[in-house]
Amino acid sequence: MAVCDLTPQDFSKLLEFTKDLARSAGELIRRGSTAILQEGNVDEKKNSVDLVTEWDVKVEELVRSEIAKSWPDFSFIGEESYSAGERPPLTEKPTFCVDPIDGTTNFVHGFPFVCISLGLIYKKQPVMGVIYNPFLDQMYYGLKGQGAFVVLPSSPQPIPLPLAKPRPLLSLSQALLGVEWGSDRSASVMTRKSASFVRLAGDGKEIKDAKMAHSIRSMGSAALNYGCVAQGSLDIYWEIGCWPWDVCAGIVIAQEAGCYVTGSREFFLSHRDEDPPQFKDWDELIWGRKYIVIRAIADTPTEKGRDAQRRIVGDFYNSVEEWDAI
Ligand code: LIP
Repeated sequence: MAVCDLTPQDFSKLLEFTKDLARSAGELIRRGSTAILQEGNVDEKKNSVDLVTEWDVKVEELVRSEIAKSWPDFSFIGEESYSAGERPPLTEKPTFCVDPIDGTTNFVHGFPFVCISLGLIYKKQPVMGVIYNPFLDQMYYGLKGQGAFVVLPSSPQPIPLPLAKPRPLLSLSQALLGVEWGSDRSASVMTRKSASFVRLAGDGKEIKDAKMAHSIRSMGSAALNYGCVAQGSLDIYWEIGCWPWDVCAGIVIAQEAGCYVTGSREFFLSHRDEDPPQFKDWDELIWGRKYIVIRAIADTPTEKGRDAQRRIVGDFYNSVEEWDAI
């Protein structure tokens, strides 16, 4: 097999391999949770709210060595090896992009919204994603052009995403939004972020231009936010400061579920008229550190679902402020 020529059979094999790997990693994450809640060995990265544990590293090592055994020619980008200084260039080669434990803060608190996120980038485009929450035994997965699915403990048969027929979404005021507090708690970021939250949730009768969305949620895992938007339970998820390993798998699953996925306000405006899978600038999107995704929306007699997605993302970006991710 030439390294840049994966066949449909290779992709099917890769998907099965990655789902099995996610479940094995999930066992280790569950074991780690018991240990962490007893011993509480938690380290800090850039500050006291940017956490890492020995289990993040152990899970990444397991995943990396299993990938190397089965797919020795593939490249690997992982949160913990990147933190340790590795900077693999993104080439045309198939590249696994992995967050071993997404939701580390939840993990150390025993809050069960934690997952492993395994994405595959091929010819610089995310093409496969598997996200597994071992505490709730929920697995989302998607393969470019083949749809997205969730496997739940209540229904071992994969359920296609979104879970229900897409509904219309007329405006932000009807939306349930996913946002995160992130790890940059500087005054300038917190001021912009909280002003954005106020404009999204506040009452427009008293707060200028506020949208009074149904509500705002912070789940603590970027990957699970993508899963929730893909299944149609969250209408929008927006975050500044994530990394490719947080979003790579989620991007594929969300796109396959009919979501509209894009980056910063500037990225959105300059790519507004392209259908996301046609993006020529995947690198810019994946490494852009600013991400937004909106769920599949039904067509109405006056507007196509795709146009509604773009209109509402435009409206969202007119309501919030942005900042540079550090
Ligand atoms: C975290 C995310 C979380 C986000 C943080 C961080 P980690 O990933 O998924 O939603 O707010 O900025 O990126 O560090 O738990 O793998």
